[in-house]
Amino acid sequence: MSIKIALAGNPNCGKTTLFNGLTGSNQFVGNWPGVTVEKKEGRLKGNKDVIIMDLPGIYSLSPYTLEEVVARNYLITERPDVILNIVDGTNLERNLYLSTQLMELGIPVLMAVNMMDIVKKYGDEINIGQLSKKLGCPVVEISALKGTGIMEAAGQAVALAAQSRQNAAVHKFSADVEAVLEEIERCLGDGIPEEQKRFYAIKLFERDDKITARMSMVPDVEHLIRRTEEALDDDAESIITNERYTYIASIIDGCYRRKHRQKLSTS
Ligand code: GDP
Ligand code: K
Ligand code: MG
Repeated sequence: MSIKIALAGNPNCGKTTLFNGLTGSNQFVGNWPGVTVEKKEGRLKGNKDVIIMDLPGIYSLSPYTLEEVVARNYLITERPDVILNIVDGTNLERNLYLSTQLMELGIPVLMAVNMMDIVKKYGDEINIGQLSKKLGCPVVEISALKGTGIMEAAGQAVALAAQSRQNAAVHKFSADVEAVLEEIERCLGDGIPEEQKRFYAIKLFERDDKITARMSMVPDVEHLIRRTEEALDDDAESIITNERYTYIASIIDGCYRRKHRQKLSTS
C-alpha cells in the first residue's frame, strides 16, 4: 500500500524545490486532465511506497483561478493520506490564510515552515512549539533550498498518515457562525463523510457554487445563511474571511517576532 503526500502552499513558497529534494529523479511530469496546469508526481527517495504530489500554488480554497480549482478538486476527491503544507517563513501571516482552510478538510496536515535560512539570517524568531499548539497540527522547520530538515519532514508526514487519525480543525469561528455551521452540517445527510462535513458546511455557508455543483444532494440552507448575515450585518463570505484574518493575527501575535531592522528604502 502506498502513501500519498500532497504538497500544498502558496505560489513561490518552495514547493517545487522541496519536491525535487524529496524525489530526486523519481518524478513524472504531465498535465492535469483537461487543463494545461502542470501535474508533478514523484516517489520519495529511499521509500518507493511514498508518492509525493506537487500541487499548483494557491492562496485559498475558494477557487478563482484554474490552479485553485485543480488543487482543490484534487484534495477533495483524491483525498491524499496527508497534506504537507509548505509555508514561507518570511511571509507567515499571509501564508497561514490557506493553512487555516487546509486544516478544515479532515485530512491530517503537517506544516513545514520553509525559508528558515532566510528567517534566521534576518534574525526573526518563529516559536514553532507555540505555532503548533495554536494551530493544532505538528509543525517543522525546513530549508528546501539547503535541504535542511526535508527528509525528517517527509518521515513525519508518513508517520502522520500511518496514524490515520483525523485531526479536527481546532479553530472555531465566532459563536454565531459555529451555530449556523452546526445547523448546516446537520442538513448534509449521509452522502458526505463525517470528517468532511465541516468543510462542506463552511463552503455551503459561503455559497460556493462550485462545491454545490459537485454534490448529489444540496440542502436548502439559504434561510440559515440570511439569518446569520442579518445578525452579523455582513455577507457570509466576508464573515468567514474576516474571522480567519482575526484568528491568524492572534496566532502571529504569539508566535512571530520580527527583529527590529531598518526598512530598506525603495526610493
Ligand atoms: P513554488 O512556487 O512553491 O514551487 O516555489 P519554488 O520551489 O519554485 O521556489 C520559489 C523560489 O524560492 C525559488 O527561487 C527557490 O530557489 C526559492 N526557495 C525555495 N525554498 C527556499 C529556501 O528554503 N530558502 C531560500 N533561501 N530560498 C528558497
Ligand atoms: K514558482
Ligand atoms: Mg512550483
